[in-house]
Amino acid sequence: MKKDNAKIKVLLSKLGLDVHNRGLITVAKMLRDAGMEVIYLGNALPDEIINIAIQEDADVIGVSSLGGAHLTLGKDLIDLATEKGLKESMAFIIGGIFSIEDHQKLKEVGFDEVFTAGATQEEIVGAIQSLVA
Ligand code: B12
Repeated sequence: MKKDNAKIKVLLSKLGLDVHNRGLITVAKMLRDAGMEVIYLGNALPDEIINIAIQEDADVIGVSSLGGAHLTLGKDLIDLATEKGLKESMAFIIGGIFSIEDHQKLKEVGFDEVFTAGATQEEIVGAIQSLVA
């Protein structure tokens, strides 16, 4: 059954040591404005993100990566989620500045949705609603 926005819990984190924070702060505000519950971790590594998502029983993990580590740390995150059996119960989304090739690779790695510069509130909120439905 589809959850209403107020019940959707999204864990947001920057991947690794990435310093870019404007995009993720913008996304956090978009999701809060849409009524979702947002947990903002700041910087974290894949194992920390996965452990906290389990503790918090998150519906969605959203990570941001603009510093160039999206393929390596992104794959580590999805591999760990798969290992822990979370891929069926949580949705995984990633945003940042990616080439078209990397956009495709991130989908192949296992991210459910990939967002890049200019992604709107409608696109992000709509995608999360569909994934959680
Ligand atoms: C500002 C900036 C910086 C600032 C960051 C300040 C800060 N506190 O954020 C400073 C000067 C510190 C910086 C440093 C670096 N930067 Co810089 N930076 C930028 C710049 C100019 C703008 C980024 C920005 O704030 N955009 C505004 C926000 C609102 O947009 P956004 O982040 O794209 O977010 C949107 C979407 O991407 C998406 N999104 C993003 N994250 C997420 C997460 C989720 C869950 C979802 C759903 C959506 C989502 O939704 C957002 C809203 O639409 C970009 C160039 C550009 N035009 O994008 C380069 C850029 C991102 N930087 C770049 C680089 C290489 C670096 C450095 C590595 C440079 C260096 N050699 O030191 C370092 C990073 C070091 C590190 N450890 O991370 C590259 C990245 C290339 C890549 N991806 O491979 C870029 C693209 C510049 C370039 N053309 O080469 N940077």
